[in-house]
Amino acid sequence: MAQPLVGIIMGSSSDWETMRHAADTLKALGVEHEVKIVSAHRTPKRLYDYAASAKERGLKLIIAGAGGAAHLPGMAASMTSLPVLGVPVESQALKGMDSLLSIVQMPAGVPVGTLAIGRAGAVNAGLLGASILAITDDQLAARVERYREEQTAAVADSPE
Ligand code: RP5
Repeated sequence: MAQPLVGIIMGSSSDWETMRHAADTLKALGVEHEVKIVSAHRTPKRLYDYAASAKERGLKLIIAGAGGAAHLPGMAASMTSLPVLGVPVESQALKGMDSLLSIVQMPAGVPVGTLAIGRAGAVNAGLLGASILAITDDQLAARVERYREEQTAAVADSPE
């Protein structure tokens, strides 16, 4: 198996319905990735081990999705210098506003690139991650360009 470049992590298996869209997007663009459940609250040691070893294992970027009191992206970012993209998963109680604010309001010094709540954020995390990696990968850059062109070509002139 090829070396994964992107690590997709999420706080719970219940996040997969959202985070699978990040994985699908990376797959469509031919970006090798791995997918793990890593909870900031329920498996803190797993989070430490994952984030602390991510760079030496060859990952270039982490996409972290979580809902509610969503500490996962920020805690991961605190333990690695890799870029971390955060996806707020839509929670039942507060429709993801809790997740969004938990992820986006990082203190200065530890950035998390925060995307939209839910599926749009997961898709865009995959696209943004691919664009970041494409800076040093011309073949991937061409695939990202083609994805955009196909998306543009798929937009109808009229709704009927
Ligand atoms: C967070 O709590 C997870 O990221 C998930 O979005 C939320 C609820 O988790 P479950 O109770 O569904 O496992 O840690």
